[in-house]
Amino acid sequence: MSPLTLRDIRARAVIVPLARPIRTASGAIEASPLVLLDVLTEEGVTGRAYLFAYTPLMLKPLMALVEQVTPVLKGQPMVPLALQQRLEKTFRLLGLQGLLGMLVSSLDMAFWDALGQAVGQPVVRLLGGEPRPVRAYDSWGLIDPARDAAALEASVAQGFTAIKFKLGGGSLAHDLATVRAVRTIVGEGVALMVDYNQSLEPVEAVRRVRALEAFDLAWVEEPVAAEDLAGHARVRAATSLPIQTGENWWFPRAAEQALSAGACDRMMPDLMKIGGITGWLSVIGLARAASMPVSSHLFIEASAHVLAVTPTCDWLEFMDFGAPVLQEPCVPVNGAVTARGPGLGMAWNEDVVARCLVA
Ligand code: SMN
Ligand code: MG
Repeated sequence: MSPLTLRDIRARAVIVPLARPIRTASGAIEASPLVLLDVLTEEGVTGRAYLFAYTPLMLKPLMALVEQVTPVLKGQPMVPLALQQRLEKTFRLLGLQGLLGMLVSSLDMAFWDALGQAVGQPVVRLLGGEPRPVRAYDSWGLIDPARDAAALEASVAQGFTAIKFKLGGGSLAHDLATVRAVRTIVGEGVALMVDYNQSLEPVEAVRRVRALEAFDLAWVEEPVAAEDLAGHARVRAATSLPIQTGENWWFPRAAEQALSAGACDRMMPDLMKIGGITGWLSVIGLARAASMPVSSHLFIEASAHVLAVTPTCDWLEFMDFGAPVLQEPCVPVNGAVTARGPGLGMAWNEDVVARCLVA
């Protein structure tokens, strides 16, 4: 079958409500600013992906970026690796990071979606795998145990066997009290992960992580600045708790640098920063060689496809930014998510898109 030909890229900026605001030690996300990408082909297939902008302030710059980047890709065969290499070459002097890195990675997801749709198959099959249930953890922000107890109980009743929540919003004593309270609420059979969202300096991070050893945590995430690999390694050397990081790695080389620095015990690349599905495929080879468990970050729909072909598959993060704009949001079953097709299994809910459109 000859490859599809990229005809145009349509972008729409929306701000959609969140089921619950995401409060972190490094800031709060009250609503979900997304750029919806439609990659149009001469053959009539449309590849879809959504880009999470973190803040509404980045929506207009991202829309402008799509307009500038599209001519570089128009008329090209829909071959994800070749398209990404074309963009890498075009922007070699600038480098693929920040908004440009997010766009390149998101477009890659849309390219793979188009390829899967063209043959009526889920992307996971194009990657050599099969759709299968991938265990998921329910991902929370900063927690107020009194306010959130019922919702946490509901999360466990829904079938989640793991809960992640954020720490670092107050003192160490506050962190310890929160972990103790969450453990009481969810019971002993549920794995707990905590996420500091880069909010600590290494010395304080060592102090806090050592105190958290009193609890059986599955991991402590981004205790220090994402780019401080030596800092991550220093915290990791000082504690028995697994250190998790990766959501802010730009493309596969950043993963290699983190592994070489001994920065983590587990990794969680973000499909929107690691180079999309194409980037992910490079990283899971590194992870396999290092016997490093791999989890996802956001992007539930595409993550279910790539984790199903990840040899050291660990957890899928269930934090559903895309749900409001999808005709059929991802629904976890018995605490697991299974990839759907064709493609990545996404179609826009155009009524919601129209209501939430900002550009
Ligand atoms: C996170 C980061 C950015 C937006 C939402 C959530 C968090 C996570 O670091 O790991 O989910
Ligand atoms: Mg995180």
